[in-house]
Amino acid sequence: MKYINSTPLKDGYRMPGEFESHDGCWMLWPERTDNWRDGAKPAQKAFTAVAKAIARFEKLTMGVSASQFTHARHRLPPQIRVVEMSYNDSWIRDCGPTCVVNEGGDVRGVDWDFNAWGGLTGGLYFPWDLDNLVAQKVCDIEDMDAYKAPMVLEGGSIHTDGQGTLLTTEECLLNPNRNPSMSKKDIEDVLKRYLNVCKIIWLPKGIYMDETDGHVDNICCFARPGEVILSWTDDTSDPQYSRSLAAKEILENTDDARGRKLKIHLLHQPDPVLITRDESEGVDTVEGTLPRLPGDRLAASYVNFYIANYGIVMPVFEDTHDKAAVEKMKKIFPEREIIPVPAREILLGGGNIHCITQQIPKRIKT
Ligand code: KQY
Repeated sequence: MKYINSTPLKDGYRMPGEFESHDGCWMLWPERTDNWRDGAKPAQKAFTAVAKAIARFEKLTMGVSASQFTHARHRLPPQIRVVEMSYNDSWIRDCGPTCVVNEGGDVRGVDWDFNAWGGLTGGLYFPWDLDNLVAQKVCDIEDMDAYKAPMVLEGGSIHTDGQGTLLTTEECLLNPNRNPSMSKKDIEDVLKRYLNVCKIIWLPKGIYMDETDGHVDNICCFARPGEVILSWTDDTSDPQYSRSLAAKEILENTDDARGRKLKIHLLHQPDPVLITRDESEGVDTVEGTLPRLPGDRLAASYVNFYIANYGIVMPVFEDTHDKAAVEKMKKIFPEREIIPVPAREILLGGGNIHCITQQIPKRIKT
């Protein structure tokens, strides 16, 4: 791969919606014991279930460290490609490349700076130097050239409809722990040049207690152009209520890039998910890593799902709202098979299914 000294906007490349066709998907095997409890074994089981579900619909590649290679290869079925890679943790949505496509069916990567969700002011672990190389490594293996974008950004903090509209949150993108020297206008300018979007919809905040500073992929996403799914609660006393209401009001009063009014699907959240003492005690304490304390609320949301070719892999939590969430997703996506995967172990690490996956759009080979 090579870095291209231009921008996707100049070259006619755009970020497609996740619902467009994929060549495949990448994940990174969980391992670090200061984030994943009990030696990361329960998380590895959950990641394996996600990987197997996605592999039913598209090619799945798992990056694995040298020390875990044999174990992961043994756990994962043969149709999953396992490649050795070094990285700091498993959040490839955030440290992997954002892919852009052109009319001819070529795919390139956008490589953002990564600072572990806030660097030395609120970042979630130190160091993050290996994560910062993941986008480049994926582009090399996938044989994609790339653009180096001039700002800190995680893939989970943006969603597009592939038709010029981008969704994000002020809580995350305007947080001074990402790009302190950039104004809102500077940030919009980079998003427009590197993703080829022309309309940016700023939601104020993400999910309550989300350690990413409110990534949009946990609260709202596009089902298809003109339609969004918003994490919701009817409980007006829940701290999430005002956040979801503020997002809904913005979405109701904003047109997309093509001048459409958005159709909004509300997906009711699970009851609050709290870390148990046992779960907390299973995590190694390391200075510089966000501690996992008993009673802390996790940022649980059904919106953090992955859209695969003809399928949806969505998190469920053994919660009374699971059934209704799955039924609603079937209605929103009648053209796709909905696969619910128990995701508490992923949530305990600070994110969910969307955060641990990164799609590679379909490439038309010439
Ligand atoms: O995208 C995400 N939700 C990543 C969360 C990182 C958690 C690190 N403990």
